[in-house]
Parts: sequence; C-alpha cells; structure tokens
Amino acid sequence: MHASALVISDLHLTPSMPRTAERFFEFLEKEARTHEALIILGDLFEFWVGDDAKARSPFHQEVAQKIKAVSDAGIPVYFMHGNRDFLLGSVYAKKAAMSFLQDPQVLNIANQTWLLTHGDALCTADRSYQRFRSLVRSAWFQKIFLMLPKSWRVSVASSLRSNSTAKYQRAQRFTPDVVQVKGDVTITATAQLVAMTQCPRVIHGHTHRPGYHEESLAGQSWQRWVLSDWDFDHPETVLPKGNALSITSAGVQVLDLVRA
Ligand SMILES: [Mn+2]
Repeated sequence: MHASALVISDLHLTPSMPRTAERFFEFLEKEARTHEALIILGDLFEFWVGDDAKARSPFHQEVAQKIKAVSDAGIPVYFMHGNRDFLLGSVYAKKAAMSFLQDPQVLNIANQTWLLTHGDALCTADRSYQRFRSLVRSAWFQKIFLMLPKSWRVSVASSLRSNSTAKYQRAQRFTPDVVQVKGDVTITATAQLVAMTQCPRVIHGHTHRPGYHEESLAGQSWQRWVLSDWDFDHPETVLPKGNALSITSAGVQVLDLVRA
C-alpha cells in the first residue's frame, strides 16, 4: 500500500507542554516528509472530550493545520484512537486531513504486513481497566457522554485522569511489581492477536516502554516493536524522549527524536 511509513505514538499533546508540541511541529516539517505515509498510533492528545470542545482552541487548530500540511504535501496521515483521545471524531480528523485506522489494523507497508495497535487492549492483566475500556468504547456510552455539556465532560475527564495518576503513584510506591505487570501487554493477548490476524510483526505504543522483542508462545513467533511516548517539557525530572519507527524495504529503524 505504501513503500515506506513513519509510525509515532503517545505524544500526549497539550498546551501546557509547548516544547513537545514544538518538536512535533518540527517533526511534521522534517522527518515526516522523508517517508510516504505518517501513522499516528493513538494518544496524540493528552485528553479529548469531543470535537466541539477542542477543535476551536487555537492550540488544537494549529495542530490540525500542521498535520494537514503533511497530507497537502502528498503524504497521507493515518490516525488510530488511543485511550486518551478515543473521542476524537470525524470533524477534527477532517480538519487535520487524517484518515482513521481501526484498532487493531493490518497494513501493507514496503511489501510486508504490519499489525498496528495502540496497545491498551493488550494489557489484559489489568482486568478493571479492560472493563472500563469496554464501557467507554461502546457506542451508546460515547453518544450519551457527548450529549453532556462541555464543562461536565472536561471535569469528568480531568477527575478520571487525576484519579488514575494518584492510583498509579500509590501502586508504584507500594506494589511496583504489580504495576510492572498490569501496565504491560500480556503475551497471551499478543499471541491471540497475532493468530487472529496472521501477522507476526506487531507495532504498538501505550505502555511507554520503548523496545524491541522477539516472542513466541505455543509454536507461534512474532516480533514486537514498542514506541516511546514523547516528553520534551520536563528536562529537570524526565530525560527528553520521543521516537518514530521508520518502515522501509530495508526493515524497521528507530529514529530517536531527541537531539544530542
Ligand atoms: Mn495510551
């Protein structure tokens, strides 16, 4: 389908992280133009409570314009929902000229098939998250939620976020081994997906544990690439981070987007 593509994930863009947004804009002008497609694997935004609430903010307008410029230059841009921005709808996608991908999605790039997923659906050790996920991803829930006044939606989203941060910090402190397991994909869920799609090359984000793995279960083997999240805004506490996977006929290469 495309001779080459760049894949990115988990930028968690928000106006309060201007340096991360700045690096993304630069990426859109430079690195993104060196391949034949750009694929965003979810959590492009820190949170999203509906196109009506976001699409009008100057920050979100600017992001949409800069993404659109890439497809105006002849490079199609694809977007898959993440767990933070699963409510991003067709109004905003149209502004940014992005086409939606299903999760999971198998795409042909450089004459090979690639299994793309945000990754949260594979974190099956976290049963309560999976219950939450099937609720909020259901059409009826989204329809009702989007009918609420904007200010309610914003406060629901921010209380969900601060709850989950507090819960994570507590767990990280008292039961780090549980966090380690719950926050990662499981080998059984990955094996099922590989078997279902018959595609042994998996790319995902979400876990913020960038890496490359060769795995197998019950006679089935696959390769798994995990994208990094992006953060260029907290150099005093977090080393700047952000990467992209380059897929070409030569294979997969990790582009580190942090300049030395
Ligand atoms: Mn995520």
